[in-house]
Amino acid sequence: MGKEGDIRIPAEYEAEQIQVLEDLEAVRRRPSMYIGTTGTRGLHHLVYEVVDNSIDEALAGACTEIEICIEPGNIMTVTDNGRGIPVSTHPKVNRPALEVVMTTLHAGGKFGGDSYKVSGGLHGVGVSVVNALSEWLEVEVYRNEKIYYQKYERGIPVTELKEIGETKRTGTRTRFLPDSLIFEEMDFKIKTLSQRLRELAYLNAGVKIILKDEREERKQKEVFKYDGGIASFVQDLNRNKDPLHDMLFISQEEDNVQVEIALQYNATFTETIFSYANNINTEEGGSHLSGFKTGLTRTLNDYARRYNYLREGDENFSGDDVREGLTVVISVKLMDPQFEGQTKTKLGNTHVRSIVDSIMSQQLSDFMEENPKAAKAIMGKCYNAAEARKAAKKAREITRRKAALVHTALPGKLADCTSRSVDDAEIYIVEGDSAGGSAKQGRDRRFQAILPLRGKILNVEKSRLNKILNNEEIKSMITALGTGVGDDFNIERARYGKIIIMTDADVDGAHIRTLLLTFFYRYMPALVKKGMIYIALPPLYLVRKGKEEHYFYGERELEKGLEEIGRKGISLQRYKGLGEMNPHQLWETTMNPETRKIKQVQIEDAMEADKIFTTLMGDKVLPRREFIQAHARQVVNLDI
Ligand code: 0RA
Repeated sequence: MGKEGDIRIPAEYEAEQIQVLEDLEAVRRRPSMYIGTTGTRGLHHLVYEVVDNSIDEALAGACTEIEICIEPGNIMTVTDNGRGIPVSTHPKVNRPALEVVMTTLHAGGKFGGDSYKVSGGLHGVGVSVVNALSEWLEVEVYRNEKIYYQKYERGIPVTELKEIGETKRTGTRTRFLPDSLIFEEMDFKIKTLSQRLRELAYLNAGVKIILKDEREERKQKEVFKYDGGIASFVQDLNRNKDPLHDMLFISQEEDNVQVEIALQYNATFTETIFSYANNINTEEGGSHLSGFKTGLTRTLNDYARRYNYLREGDENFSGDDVREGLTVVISVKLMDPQFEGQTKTKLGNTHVRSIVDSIMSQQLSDFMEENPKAAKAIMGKCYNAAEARKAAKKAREITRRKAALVHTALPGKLADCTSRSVDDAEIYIVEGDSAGGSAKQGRDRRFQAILPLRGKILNVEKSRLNKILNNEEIKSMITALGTGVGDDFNIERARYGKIIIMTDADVDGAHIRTLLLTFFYRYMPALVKKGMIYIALPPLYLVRKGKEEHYFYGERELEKGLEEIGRKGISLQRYKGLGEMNPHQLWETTMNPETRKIKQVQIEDAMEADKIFTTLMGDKVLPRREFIQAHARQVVNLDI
């Protein structure tokens, strides 16, 4: 403020000047509001802010070269060969335009005439912020064959704008020293600058950007100039990645939105997409990116249908399918970009979406029609991606299915036992809900659990064994057993020491038993090997004489028994199913450990079941029913 006396302020424009000083103070008081951070990021941001103004000149077609030079002492110089910042007196405030640009927040665009400001950095705050946050800043303007000069300290002019020489060139040079009172970090990083400047060179085809480091011990120079623009960008990204076809480069303007897309598939499986809006890397994507993706997916699916790469019944390529091995750079330039999202790097302007979508679709389908070889390569890529996706999904489903079986809650229809001692606990897997009901009533609930399985559902003769993992009945059984299946099987997690299969003594029962045994043999073989699987042997006949009850398990046994009992005054009942026994009878004959008959399944029994099952599933050598009948007794030898 001490310098204020040096500056001639016309009384009528005092208000404007007060505003300038207030803005300046605001920027210095809360720098992060304007440049994000006061760390190394913020420091580099100063450079980008200045360079962006030169890029705008380039976009206006008035500048071809920008030089960025780090001088000893971390003094930054940015020089361009644009038109030079206007120096004529701004009529409203009666001060040189240059000074207004350098000291007024957001003044940059005011002098642009019909050219719109397109770059403008992440925060787009303008060069006055750089000025405010610099210990000192000097501008030289080459214009009207003259060299103009003005210096500022912490944003305040310390000299008048003056002519200091003559020149034939035009342009602007800005030299500044970031304020060490503001920045925690004062060292410019050549690598950081180089990355961003290279990117800017890609994004602005033909502009030559020179980066010089003139600091002691670090002298170096890099030049970035890409006549191919973002096509060069994609070419460089795809270097060593076996591109599959010639580059597709799109450049088109619609409704004042300039759209550029460079696209090329390569032999890898990764998706590489960089999107930009007004030269800002939109890391969070936004409307331009989603327009691109929609256009790409639709166009490639349309093409695939039209040329029979996809046939009726085939599902469409997914977005991921069509982006596998794709490298693309999308760059849009528009007036008044809206940046949203967590890091303000998501383009919000909604109309951009349909513009990019339609340009993309049109140009890509033209490209495909005109380059059948490229189209074929792209289709092949999409097709393979889709196939791989489907295979992976299947694999994931199997894993997930197995995992789900381990961790889900116990099935609702399981009547569990109270004992948690695996050695004592046993589970009856019972065919049919009605037998299940009797078993639940007849059991000793302290150590006997009952899981009824619906027989009909288990009659999956026609389905493959791996499909039965999807079967609800089988799933609840696996959950109840607690062990998991297949690769996930762990016997330590078994909840019961004995697993007892209890099915009717008829053909359907034999079939269900075969299926279960095959299942155990294939997916839980350890249970079989450890002798934990049993078959319950319910009686086939009940003979009553007076108060006596006699159970028989086979024809011959019955005949022998009847001889012993004598045939006078007896009643004979043949059980057609477990459901015909009342709970007490079921307990006595099949569940009471003292009186029941159960058979421990040997590994050979299970192998035999597997063989039978496989035969059943295979060619119809014999009618299925006949085959089952013939082999039912082999599965479990009922002759005892
Ligand atoms: C306002 C108007 C004109 C150019 C510029 C600003 C300008 C700003 C910067 C900042 C760094 N380099 C720059 N180059 C130009 C247009 C001037 C005209 O119409 O001649």
